[in-house]
Amino acid sequence: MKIVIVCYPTFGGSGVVATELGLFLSKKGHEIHFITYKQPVRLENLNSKLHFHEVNVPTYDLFKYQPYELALSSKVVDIVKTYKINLLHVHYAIPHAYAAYMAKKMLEDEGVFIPMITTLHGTDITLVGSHPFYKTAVQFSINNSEYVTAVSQSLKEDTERLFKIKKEIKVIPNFIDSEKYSSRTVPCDNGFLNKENQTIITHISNFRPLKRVIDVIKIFEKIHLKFQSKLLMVGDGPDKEKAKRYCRSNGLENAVMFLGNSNEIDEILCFSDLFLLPSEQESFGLSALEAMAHKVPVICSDVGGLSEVVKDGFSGFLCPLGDIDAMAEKALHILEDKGRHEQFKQNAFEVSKKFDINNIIKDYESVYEEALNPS
Ligand code: GMT
Repeated sequence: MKIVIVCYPTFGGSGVVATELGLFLSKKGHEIHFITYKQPVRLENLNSKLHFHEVNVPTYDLFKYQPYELALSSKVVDIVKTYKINLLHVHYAIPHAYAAYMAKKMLEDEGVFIPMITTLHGTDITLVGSHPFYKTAVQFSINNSEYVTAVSQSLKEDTERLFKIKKEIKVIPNFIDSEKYSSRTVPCDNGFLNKENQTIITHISNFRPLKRVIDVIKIFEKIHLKFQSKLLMVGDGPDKEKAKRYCRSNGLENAVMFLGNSNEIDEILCFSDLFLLPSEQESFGLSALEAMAHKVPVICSDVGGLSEVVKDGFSGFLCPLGDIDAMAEKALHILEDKGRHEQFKQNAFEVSKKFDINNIIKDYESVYEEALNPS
């Protein structure tokens, strides 16, 4: 199949999922065309099965806001015609589903009919999409997609609660490539941390308010009282400065390291002992899944789809939102006993295998088949 994937190219989960999906599909022989405003971070080695088309939006003084959707729709039309694409798969409803719908209509005008699949990721529904300023257009583009998928049952339910949805939403969870994790032969490089006597706690996010990064540090503070430990804060975003200030005012500058956005997530998770994700909302929690795939148990809040990913009391713990004491207590419970920690690590890895891409890809491929051959 020849498939256009529209996504965000940045470090966010939806872009990572879209990129990994496209990479895997291309290895299976499909021809994949990514359309976005920058080459996606995990997309390397373009080849005849893997293409990237950049959307350019020239600036013009009259515009307060540059019309990205317009440029994206035009680009989709051009690419579909040039490469004889079979279907459109858009990740994150805003504005991708709307732009793809416009492209579809323009193509119909020229006698080209192309099905469109929209994958909902989370904040495109819960935080941004349901805002009254966007809701009408988001609902319209979801209802006018041939197929709609959501990354968790929880997100499907949120979508059905927040919008009037006429389409069936199919749940296709996010995934990891288990082989990548089990075939690792090189030992984890912890050189720069002198890990020998340190417990490494890790958090990865875009530091938006809903990630509650101050909770992350407060949980760590309690762990730090009992263990010689370091907290690695990976990522960048609006609450980073606030988090740094908190560390300075509480004497944690040497214990908390801010690593910024990183392409070395695998290396960092490889030597981590525990992962913290106390988010206010999380439709799935891809970073938690990636941590588990690296045998890192997860302490997270019991919100959204996290309970579909982290098995409470087995691969980590789900705690009430904002309950820093409970999260620290569960973290200490895992770390205090070496045998127990090892068991949680193994369990985390076992749970992650359920999300192996080889199991999940079939669901996407069958949606593609149905979209191309509707009954
Ligand atoms: O977490 C974010 O704010 C980024 C956002 C994104 O679209 O990149 O993440 C959402 O999609 C991810 C991939 O499907 C999910 O793993 C995240 O849980 C989801 N974030 C939220 O629901 C807050």
